[in-house]
Amino acid sequence: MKSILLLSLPLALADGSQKPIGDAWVLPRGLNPALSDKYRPDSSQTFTCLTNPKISIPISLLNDDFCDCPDGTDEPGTSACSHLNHSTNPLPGFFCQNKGHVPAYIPFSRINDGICDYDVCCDGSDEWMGVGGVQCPDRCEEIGKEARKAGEEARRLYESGIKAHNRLVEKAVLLKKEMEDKIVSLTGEVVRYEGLVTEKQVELKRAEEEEKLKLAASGGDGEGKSRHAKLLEFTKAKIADHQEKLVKLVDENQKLRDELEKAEKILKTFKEEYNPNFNDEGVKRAVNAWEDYLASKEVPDPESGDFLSKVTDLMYDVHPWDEYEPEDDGIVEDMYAIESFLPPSLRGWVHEQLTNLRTSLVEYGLLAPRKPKSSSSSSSQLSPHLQKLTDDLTSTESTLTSKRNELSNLQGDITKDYGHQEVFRALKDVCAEAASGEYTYSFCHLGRATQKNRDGGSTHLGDWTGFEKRIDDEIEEEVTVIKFERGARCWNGPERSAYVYLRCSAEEAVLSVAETEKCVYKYVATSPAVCGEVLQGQEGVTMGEAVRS
Ligand code: MAN
Repeated sequence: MKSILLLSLPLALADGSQKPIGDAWVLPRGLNPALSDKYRPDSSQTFTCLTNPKISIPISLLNDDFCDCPDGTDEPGTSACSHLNHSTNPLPGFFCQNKGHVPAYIPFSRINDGICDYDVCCDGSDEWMGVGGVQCPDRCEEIGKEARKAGEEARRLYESGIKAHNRLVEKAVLLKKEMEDKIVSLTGEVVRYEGLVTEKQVELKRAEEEEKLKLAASGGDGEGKSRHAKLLEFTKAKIADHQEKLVKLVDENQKLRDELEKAEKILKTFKEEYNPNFNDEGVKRAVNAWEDYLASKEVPDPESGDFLSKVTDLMYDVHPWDEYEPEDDGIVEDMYAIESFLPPSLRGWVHEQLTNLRTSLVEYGLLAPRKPKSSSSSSSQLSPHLQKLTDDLTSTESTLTSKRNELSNLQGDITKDYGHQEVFRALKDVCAEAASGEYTYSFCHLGRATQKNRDGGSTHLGDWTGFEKRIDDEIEEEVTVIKFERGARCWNGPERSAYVYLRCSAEEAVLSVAETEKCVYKYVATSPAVCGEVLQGQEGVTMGEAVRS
């Protein structure tokens, strides 16, 4: 059914009569009154074919059920020229005036075919011959009333869709504003936390330095030792060294004794077993020397065993060095205690001076260093103060990291495509579903599309990847399509994907779902999100299919 503009004419008659009644001229049957001027007979009572001006025929041949004009314009009210196509015939069809409803053209081929085509010709004027006894009384009043009611309903739905759409736009604007504000405040927070981290790093470094100095001042790290401490250390090292050498000496001594014993045994046997009858001068000299050696050999000291055991004691003696460690020096604490009586502005400076003084005194041996109080104060472990500062810094750094992440997520989100007027921003996580065949299909805006089985299992059809414009074949209109892609891989096939074709309505709903090809799903759904687009597309055009006369 095509939309047309109907001009009202004083003599726009639709009774189909071609014959003049008196002076009055009657509009030919099936002709749109808008074309009446072209058909009004001139003095020669002829009609000129509309697109073949060289051909004129007597007006009596109009609507005579014979196609005289090559363009078919002589037969507006019969099917005689229905074999011509639209590019030849400038008349779109038989014009039904449909008074009380909307005028419409019906194809010439359907004139007098014995069927009441009330969907196009509610006045029944296309069946004027009553072929096969068909009667098509005018039903335009009743059909028009129903159409107006349906039109009203469509208008109402459309208007509520627009209202819902406007609410979404308002919400989207608000959400975006909130996000922008959040970005501003988070940017400030990030800068503030960056400052805090730097401050805490400096504070920690200073505390570490101070603690090092204190440790140095107390002799804890081995620097700035007193003479006492140095002597103690020197003595420890010397004794350890002597003990080590003693061990080596005793060892060596034992080896020599063993060798001497062996040699004496040989000479003893030699002396006992040599033959004095052989006049061997060399042997005789050796035996004499051995006897001299025995005669001059010192008798072993009975106390030499005692001596050896004393040496052995010395070798393995363990010294109670702790007893020789210097006592804690209370002066240091007293010096540092002075700080607490000073105004805070002077405290830092005085602390530094005292520390330097303490370090120098220790270095020159004028002040005894302190031994660390316990193993817990060893340099490898942090003091409670340093531990607190370190924990503080760590927690501030982690807050900074999470704020930076949040900020970068928001900055990414603010530049995302959320459709016309960013309306989909307001629909985040709003879902709709419908049963279709053996599955229930759902999708969530900016989220995921899912196919659920009857047994509760579900298949991932894809995640939101954006929008695009596509022709919706059912309504032959370009619509917004939401894309859900990279879903679960189809057995032996592609990853699943779903495309949601949207139509305007106040409600979010899934109307139908079809698997258009293996593992590709087409949803048809309604959403107020696209009602704004309808408004844009229909600018200046009223609802309904034609303009009423
Ligand atoms: C499941 C469903 C169907 C799909 C087949 C492919 O049964 O997801 O929609 O066609 O897998 O194997």
